[in-house]
Amino acid sequence: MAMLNFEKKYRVRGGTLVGGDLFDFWVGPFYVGFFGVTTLFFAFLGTAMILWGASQGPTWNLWQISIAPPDLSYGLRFAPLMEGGLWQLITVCAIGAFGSWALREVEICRKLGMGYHVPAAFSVAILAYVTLVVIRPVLLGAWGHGFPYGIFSHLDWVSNVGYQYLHFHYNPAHMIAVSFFFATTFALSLHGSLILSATNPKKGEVVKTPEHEDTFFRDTIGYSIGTLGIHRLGLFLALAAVLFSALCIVISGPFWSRGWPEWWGWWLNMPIWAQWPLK
Ligand code: 07D
Ligand code: 07D
Ligand code: U10
Repeated sequence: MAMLNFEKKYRVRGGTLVGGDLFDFWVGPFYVGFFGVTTLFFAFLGTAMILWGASQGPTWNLWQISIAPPDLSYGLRFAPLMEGGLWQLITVCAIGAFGSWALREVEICRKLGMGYHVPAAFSVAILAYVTLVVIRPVLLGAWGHGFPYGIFSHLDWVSNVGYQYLHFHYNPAHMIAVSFFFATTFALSLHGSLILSATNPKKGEVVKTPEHEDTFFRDTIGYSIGTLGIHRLGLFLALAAVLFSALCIVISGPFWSRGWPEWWGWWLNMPIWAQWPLK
């Protein structure tokens, strides 16, 4: 069935979570829905506040615009608008927009009768963001621990927080997260290249089958995970990368406040070493 025919057939009412039929329609290619309206509401409001904040600041240079969180001295209280209050309201809008986007995805899945894998995956990204700007700041007792909203200023934050723990590469959860990110790109490059090699043959040659794909990997590494399996693995690797990221930052401060290299002292301090050197 051609794409446009399919869309005509499937674009029927139902499957909404809230609002019934009220926003159950499309504008061009976009499904609207109650959560499309709330997405736009929060996204517009948040962006408008960033622009307003920029207008009060020293620069219109896109790379340098930055909306900073409140000073640590405000703790977990509301701050005046120009002293971090704007950051707090923008954070509310960002969570509102990301959450609405995920729920709009859920409604689209319901309409299509599909699983909720995509919104579930996006929710993991939202969790990482919420960990950075809500969970960790709350555990540390001040909104000032959130990252500033600016293209370069948020890089400064990452670097500063990294060096606060002397050598962030020694954070064990960061190591696992980084390895999962590398594994994700590795898996996608293997999968993308394998699919193209089988399904995009030279002129005059036939498209190869999944048996060819399986055999390629059985010949090279002795095992094929299979056509469904590689997608399960991809999703697992990507979500594990982000979950371990959230873990690596939430333990930095709330659960470990010294340098990360020092954490590895547990190895040197293990009682089994006490008997060495053997006499
Ligand atoms: C390709 C999908 C498209 C999405 C894009 C991002 C905006 C922001 C700015 C209004 C892969 C759109 C960007 C709407 C506009 C203003 C002020 C996704 C694709 C193209 N970062 N980060 C970037 C965000 C954090 C870090 C780029 C967001 C943490 C490092 C872009 C968040 C930490 C580097 C950006 C966020 C961190 C970047 C490219 C939220 C740890 C880079 C992103 C909401 C996670 C790279 C100048 C990209 C860069 C970069 C956006 C959070 C670290 C501006 C929206 C605090 C080390 N980040 N980031 O392609 O070039 O993502 O920075 O959490 O080197 Mg960041
Ligand atoms: C938070 C993004 C959520 C996005 C959402 C969507 C829009 C809409 C609209 C396009 C989590 C936003 C959507 C705005 C856009 C349109 C139309 C994703 C988020 C909800 N590190 N490090 C990580 C590496 C070092 C440090 C994670 C590598 C140094 C700190 C990852 C290296 C020091 C933190 C990672 C390296 C340091 C991290 C980031 C190498 C600095 C974090 C990925 C090779 C001196 C952060 C939860 C992530 C983290 C994080 C990788 C080096 C510090 C594992 C590969 C040694 C302080 N680092 N790092 O989390 O865990 O994505 O955040 O050297 O906070 Mg690190
Ligand atoms: C995958 C896949 C696969 C495919 C695929 C893909 C994964 C095998 C079958 C998909 C992959 C790709 C296409 C590859 C490229 C993708 C990437 C590299 C990822 C990154 C993507 C991007 C950078 C693109 C990002 C673009 C986005 C997010 C679109 C932006 C769109 C909008 C902002 C509009 C959103 C629409 C909404 C919210 C609802 C609809 C509303 C309107 C259209 C506007 C009209 C509004 C209304 C009527 C409501 C009124 C609103 C109100 C009242 C609010 C007012 C508020 C005020 C404050 C005034 O595996 O299979 O192939 O293709």
